[in-house]
Amino acid sequence: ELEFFFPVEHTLAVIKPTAVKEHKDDIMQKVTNAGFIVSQMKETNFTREMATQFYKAHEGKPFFDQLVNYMSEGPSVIMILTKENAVEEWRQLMGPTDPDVAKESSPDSLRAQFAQDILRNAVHGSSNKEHALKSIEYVFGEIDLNSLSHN
Ligand code: RTP
Repeated sequence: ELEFFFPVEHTLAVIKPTAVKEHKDDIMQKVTNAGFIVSQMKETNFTREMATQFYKAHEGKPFFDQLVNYMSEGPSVIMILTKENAVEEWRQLMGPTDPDVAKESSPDSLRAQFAQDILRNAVHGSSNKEHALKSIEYVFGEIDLNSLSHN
C-alpha cells in the first residue's frame, strides 16, 4: 500500500468568488508549483444556504452576513488538494487571514498577492484534518479518498 511510503493527506481548498474572476489561473499555477495534486475540482456558485452551512462555525460573528453575501455572489472553485501534510501546507500557502498581515509576514502567500481585504481574501482552507474530512464530504459527498490519493 503506497500510503505507507507517502502518508498523503487531503484538504478542502476554495478559491473565493472575486479571486475566481481575477486570479484563477495564477492561483492554480501556484497550487501545482507547490506540489499539490488537485484530486477533485468543481466550480459552484454557493447559495446563501450553502455558505451559511459551510461557515456555520462563524454564525453570530459581526462579519458573518457579509461573509455569506460574499461567498454566494459568484462561482467559487472548490478543490480537494492532496499532498503530505496538505492541511498545514495549504494554510501556509494561503497566508494569514488579513492580507495586510500577510504582506508583512509572508509576501509570497496567496492572500498577500491576491486578496482584496480581510473579507475578500481570495482563498479558504480547512483548519484541521477533521474539518477537512467533514467539508470534503459536505461538498463532494461520500467519496473514497484512498482512491484519489495518487491521481
Ligand atoms: P477560512 O476559514 O476562509 O479559510 O479563513 P481563516 O481560517 O483564515 O479565517 P476565519 O477566521 O476562519 O474567517 C473565515 C473567513 O471570514 C472572513 N473574515 N472576515 N471582516 C473580518 O474581520 C473578517 N474576519 C474573517 C474571511 O473571508 C475569512 O477567510
